Amino acid sequence: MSDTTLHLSPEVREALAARRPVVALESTIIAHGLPRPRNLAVADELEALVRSAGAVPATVAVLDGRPHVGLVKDQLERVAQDKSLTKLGQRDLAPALAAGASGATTVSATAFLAARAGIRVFATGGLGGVHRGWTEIQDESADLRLLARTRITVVCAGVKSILDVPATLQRLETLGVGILGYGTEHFPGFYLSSSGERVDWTVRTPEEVAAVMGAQDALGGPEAALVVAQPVPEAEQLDPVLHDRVLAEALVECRERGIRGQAVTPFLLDQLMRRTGGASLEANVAAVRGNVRLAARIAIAAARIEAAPVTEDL
Ligand code: PSU
Ligand code: MN
Repeated sequence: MSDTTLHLSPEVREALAARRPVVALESTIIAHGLPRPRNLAVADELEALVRSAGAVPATVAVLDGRPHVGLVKDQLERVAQDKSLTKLGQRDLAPALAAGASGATTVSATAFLAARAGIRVFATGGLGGVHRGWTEIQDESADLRLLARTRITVVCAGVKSILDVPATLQRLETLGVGILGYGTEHFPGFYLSSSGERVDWTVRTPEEVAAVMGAQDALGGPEAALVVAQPVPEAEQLDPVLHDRVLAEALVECRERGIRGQAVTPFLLDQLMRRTGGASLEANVAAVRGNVRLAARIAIAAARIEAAPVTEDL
C-alpha cells in the first residue's frame, strides 16, 4: 500500500499543533530551477529567512514514496543534490507514492500537500501559467487549476516572464483566483519589477493581506487561493532590454529543439541564466528572498487574527 500519510518534520508538527505561523516552500525551484551547488545555499537561506522572521519553514517534497512537509537537514540536501529527483505536479503525486519514487514538488503539488497539512501561506518565485504559443500547443501550467481549488495564500513575484502574462492573468480571472499587488498597482514580471499589466487590488501591509484571507474564509464559496504578487526591487531586477532579447533567443531555441511539457520551464530558466551570464539567477533569487520574508510576515499576521477573541456586531 502507498504511504499517503503526510510526514511532517518535528519542527512543523509542533508549530502546527501550537498554531504558530508556518510557511510552505516548494522544492522544484531547488531541484530544477536553480543550478547546483548554489541551489542548496539558497534552500538553506530561504529556510533561515523564514525562521529569523519568526515563522517555521516547511519545504515540501516526496522522498522514497513518502510525502514530506518540512524537511530535516539531510533531506533538504538530498533534494538539492540528488539528480534523479523528478519534477512532480499535483497529478504526479499518486503515481510517485505508489511507485516509491522521489521528486521535487511544483507549485501545484506543494500547494496541495501544504493545504492538506493545514498550512495557509506558501512562498515561491514565480507561478506557472499559460505558455506563449498556447493557441498551438495547449501548455498551461497545472498550477492555475490547482490554485483555483485550494485555499492557500501564495506569495510570488507574479508568473514567470517566459509565459504569456496577459493570457495567464485572464485565466486566473476565469478560474476565480484573487490577486493582490503588494505595494504595487502593477502585476510583477518575475525577473522584472513590472509586467506592464495592472492589478485590480493593491495592499501595503501583511495585516491587509491577512484581512483579505479572513474575508475569504468568512464569505465561504469556492476554496480558491489568494495570490500575493510582490515585485522584485527595481535595483535587483534583470535589465528589461537584456531580458527581452535573451528570452526571444531562448524561446526560439526551445522550439527548435522540440522541448515540450514539463521540460519547458526548467529549460527556459536555464537558457536565460546562461544567456544573461547569471544575472537572471540573481534576480530570481532576490525575488524569492523577498517573497519568503513577506510570506513569514503574512503567516504571523494571519495567526494573530486567528488567535484574537471573536466579537460579534450587535
Ligand atoms: N518559480 C521559480 N522557479 C521555478 C518554479 C517556480 O522561481 O523553477 C517552478 C515551480 O515549481 C512551478 C513550475 O510550479 O516551475 C511550473 O512548471 P510548469 O510550467 O511545467 O507547470
Ligand atoms: Mn507546462
